[in-house]
Amino acid sequence: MSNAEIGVIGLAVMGANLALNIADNGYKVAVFNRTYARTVEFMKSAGDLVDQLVPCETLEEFIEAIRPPRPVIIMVKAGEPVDMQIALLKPLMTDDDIIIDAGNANFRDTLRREEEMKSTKLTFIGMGVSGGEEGARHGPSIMVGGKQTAYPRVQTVLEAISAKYKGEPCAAWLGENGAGHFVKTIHNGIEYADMQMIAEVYGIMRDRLDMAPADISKVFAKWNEGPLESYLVQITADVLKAVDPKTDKPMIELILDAAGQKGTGRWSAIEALQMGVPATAIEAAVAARSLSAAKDERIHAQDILGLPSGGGSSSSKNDIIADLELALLAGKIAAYAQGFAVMAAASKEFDWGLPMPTIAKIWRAGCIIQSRFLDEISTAFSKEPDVANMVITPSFAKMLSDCDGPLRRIVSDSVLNGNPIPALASAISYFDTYRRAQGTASLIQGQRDFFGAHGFKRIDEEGNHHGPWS
Ligand code: NBP
Repeated sequence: MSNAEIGVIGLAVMGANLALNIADNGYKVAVFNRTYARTVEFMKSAGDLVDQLVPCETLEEFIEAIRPPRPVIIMVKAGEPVDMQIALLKPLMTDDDIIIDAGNANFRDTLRREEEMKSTKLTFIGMGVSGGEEGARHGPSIMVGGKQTAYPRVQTVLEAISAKYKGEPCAAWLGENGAGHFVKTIHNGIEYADMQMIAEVYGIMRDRLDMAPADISKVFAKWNEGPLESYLVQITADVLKAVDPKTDKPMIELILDAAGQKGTGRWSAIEALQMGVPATAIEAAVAARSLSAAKDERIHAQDILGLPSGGGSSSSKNDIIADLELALLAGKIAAYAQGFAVMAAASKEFDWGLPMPTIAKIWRAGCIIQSRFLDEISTAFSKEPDVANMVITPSFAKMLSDCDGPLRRIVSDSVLNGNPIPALASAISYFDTYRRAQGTASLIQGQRDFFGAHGFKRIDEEGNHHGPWS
């Protein structure tokens, strides 16, 4: 019996750093990894924290090492490995112990796992953790789902290890069962969109303005001092100025342009579609990643079609860069508005009562999409918690009005010049559609009735109607 206060299973990047973070905060942590060699390596890298850690070779030893009631964090590959790990843990754990799945679970798996756990007296928490390796080690943003009564049992340790925004912990219980993993999924959807739009803006400076990576890096660094200040813009500047030590060339020019994805962006888009909530920037970003991975197809397509010829523009380089800053800000508004709209719909459907201002608050530090902007979102939702869409709150309506012209010019200029901007282009369409009372879906309803006899509603009569089609 080692009297550890908490256990961590899975010592790859995230689990190892989370365990060190917990140990660093004064807790004694039992650690276990399926392959013991990884545990041995982990202990070698633990430095001064080694005395705070209890390495265990078997699950039995691991459970024995933790003082009951035991909180056990599982941080292994999402999906089947989590189910396998839970199946092995269950018979060893005793009443009141808590299993916390901290990986990037699909929230529907979390719903199922929580249901399955009801046949035992164990408590299950599904917890989203954002911030990557650095966050896990020094303070991530933590999104907790599960029984509200279970949260106080882990709150102290989770708040201790979480990032802090002006002293406030970026950790919170957000709702029952799958709420934490759902919010993490949407966080990742917003992240996909944010990253895609940054990549599009980079592409415009590179291909339209012929700027070198180091010069583009300076632009991003400058923007990071303004309203776009954020973790992602900051690391973009860093990535662009990096030089490959082997060749002395800019690193960015040596990286294959084929993006990977592990599923959370796609799940975001799927859930948005299932909720019937438009999240076009997120969807476009997921699609852009898939297209980027089809490298061979793109090479072939360029061979056949060539690049589009430019349509020209009278704007100067400085004017375009100034417009790009505001266009990127407008794009960012679309991404967050869509993410929050999807969460609002889910909150209603699952009866979570998701606290939007709190979500914005705990994303302000520690996580990948941390930014100055989130403070304004938090304020906007605090003032109007039930607003249908954050773009109609006074501060964002004003911001949008300032960004509208620049976004419009950048989108039209880019389309004319063949610069691919799927997310920025979808953002302007999203705004334009959202604010037009009389849209064009009447035609679609007519078409559906024409080919499928689905019927339509009229503006002047109740009931379902059909058109006079031949
Ligand atoms: P990985 O997702 O790469 O998973 C590796 C870990 O899973 C190892 O500890 C491995 O043990 C264990 N594992 C596997 Br694979 N199959 C297992 C099984 N059947 N039973 C028990 N353990 C098994 O690790 P990660 O990158 O640290 O991510 C962990 C979780 O955190 C994932 O859900 C990930 O999506 C999420 N996440 C990652 C990041 C990030 O930036 N990487 C950020 C936020 C969240 P082994 O050593 O025996 O193979």
